[in-house]
Amino acid sequence: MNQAPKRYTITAALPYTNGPVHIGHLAGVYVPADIYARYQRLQNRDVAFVCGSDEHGVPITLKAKKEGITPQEVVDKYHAIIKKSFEDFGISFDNYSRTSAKIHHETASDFFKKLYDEGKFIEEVTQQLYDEEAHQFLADRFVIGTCPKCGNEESYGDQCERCGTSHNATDLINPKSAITGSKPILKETKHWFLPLDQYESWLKSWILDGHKDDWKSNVYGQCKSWIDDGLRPRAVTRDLDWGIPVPVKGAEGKVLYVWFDAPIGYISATKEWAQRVGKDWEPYWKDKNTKLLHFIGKDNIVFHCIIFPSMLKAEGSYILPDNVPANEFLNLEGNKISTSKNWAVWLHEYLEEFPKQQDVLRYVLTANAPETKDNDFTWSDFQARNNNELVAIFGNFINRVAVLSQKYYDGQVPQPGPFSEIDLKILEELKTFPNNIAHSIEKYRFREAQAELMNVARLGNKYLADEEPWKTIKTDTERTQTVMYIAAQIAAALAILSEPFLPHTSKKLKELLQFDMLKTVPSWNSIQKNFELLPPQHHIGQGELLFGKIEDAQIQQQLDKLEASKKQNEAMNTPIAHQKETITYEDFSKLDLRVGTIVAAEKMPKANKLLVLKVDTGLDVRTIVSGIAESFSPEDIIGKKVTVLINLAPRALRGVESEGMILMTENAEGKLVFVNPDASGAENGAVIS
Ligand code: B3M
Ligand code: ZN
Repeated sequence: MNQAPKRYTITAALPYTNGPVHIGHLAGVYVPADIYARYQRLQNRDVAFVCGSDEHGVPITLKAKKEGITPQEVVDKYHAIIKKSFEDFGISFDNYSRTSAKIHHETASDFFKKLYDEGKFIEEVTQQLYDEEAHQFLADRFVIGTCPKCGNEESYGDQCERCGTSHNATDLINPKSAITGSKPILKETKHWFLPLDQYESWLKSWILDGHKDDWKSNVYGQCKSWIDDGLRPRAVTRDLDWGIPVPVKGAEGKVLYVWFDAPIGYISATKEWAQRVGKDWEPYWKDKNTKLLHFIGKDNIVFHCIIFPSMLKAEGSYILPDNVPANEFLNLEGNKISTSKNWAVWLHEYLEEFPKQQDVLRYVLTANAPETKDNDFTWSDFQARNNNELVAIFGNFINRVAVLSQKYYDGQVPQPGPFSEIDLKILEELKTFPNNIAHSIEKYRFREAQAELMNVARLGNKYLADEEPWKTIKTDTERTQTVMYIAAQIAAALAILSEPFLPHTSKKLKELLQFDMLKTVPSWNSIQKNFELLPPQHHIGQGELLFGKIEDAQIQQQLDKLEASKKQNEAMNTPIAHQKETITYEDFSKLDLRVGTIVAAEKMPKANKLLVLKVDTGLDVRTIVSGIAESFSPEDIIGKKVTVLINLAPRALRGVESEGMILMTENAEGKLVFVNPDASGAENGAVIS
């Protein structure tokens, strides 16, 4: 009897639609979720893998304000970019939806309405922060202030990025509006709260007792600390004009809190998909035999483990997540990835610079995945893993199989002779891989799973190196046939087992091995049952190389790009002085500015900062005392062209009369530099106007 396939609803965090996606997103959430979903499909499980753009919330309104466009324009622009990046990298969502979709507005409204009608919310008038200049209530990312828990002065109203605590905006010490910078006042407003305190004892037994052993320790630990700290009612509505209107009377001008509507986006995305493919969405969310899994980054743990499950529990008809495999963060070259600082590798830019090399990035991000702690992405590691692992191990093995099969047998899988002990051992070992890899994937240990996949290629390389078919071809043709037959089976196993990790490579490899010409197409599980995946006489094609070497120059280009971001940030961090009071043209024309040359320079005795200069102004050579001794030594500046104000009233400094002023500024590193007319080619005495 055929057992019904097990059902999986796999969700990946909905990215905020206020910018493109970068390697941190891919490593933390989307690649692991995709490996998992692809693997479950290969096990013939019934999978709904859903995601979508998170288009509400403050970050989007802030971005719109900054760019001078509407929030809708912001989300339309980034939704398209993000969606394309996911497609390009082979993230195999069954549906990538968006929270501005009608179906989502309806689903989220209905969800709220049901809880409201059943009295699951507390309705309360409270004092909230209000920006009098912007005429707007401030919540979440509209407020910045000091975190009451860890003292971080840049905490957001809803969450502190340093210690991870989630709080209410009114908890912040010294709150400041992110819109105008002004100090907010407190003003009364009505909101609806989900009384999380009422779910505390249920959460305790569900998570703390029920998932101690199967949830990752980082996830379990965070949940425990929140529950131990005591849960409080949490507002699920906001005074904002961007979002899903609160669907009850007396709530005009209010919308659902983005973290109330966004996770419901998983449900709407499933509905939208089911409608499209003619399925019933409900079993994916309501059948007890369905496994619900949320792939997220660590900053989203509280929302997926505490708040959303409490919402689902309150609603009553939904299943709860079976696991929430959250990852830690990925850093880039030792620093935190930051959108605002442009310290990131953007997926759409990567593809322009490394065309068709999606799998290389997927591979490196999985090899280095921040599964148990924060991890670092470096370009040199990227290069090394490509050149020393993908090219030298995986690619090399496949290339040898393809080239030798062509050369010796016109691309045919040869008829094997009797198997030696070594052959039998190799074939036995080959059979163990599907299970080992599966076991690691089921445990959300994707690095380990991928490392095991590479061991298949290593096994193949070692087998060829030991058996040396290129030597036996001259002495023992039957032995060569056996070795090449076995090598072909290892290559076929690689084509199947690599699919969750390296989907583009797997596809190319299946084309090379001409899987579509096989009577029975081998599967993950058939490797364990029968080692003959490719029968004798089956034809292997002539493929291109699977991976290409990455050169130093390409890596240097990426490092230069990051260096440029760093420079720009430094420049931006230097506070720009405010514009001074307006002057008339007459005021300006009183300044007599000239090009001059420093012809002599010496230190002012007993003064650290002063140099005594002789400057050729074109009219005369005069003495100017300048406070630049800490930035320049006299010998460095003799002969330098400078800009001089020559009609400044003379002034005695330490007894030396100074007859003018040299114009200076600071560079990005805060070093003094001359306002330098050198490049202009102007002669001494030229008037600057
Ligand atoms: N939009 C937050 C984030 O990108 C977010 C996740 C929503 S999942 C329902 O960190
Ligand atoms: Zn904090």
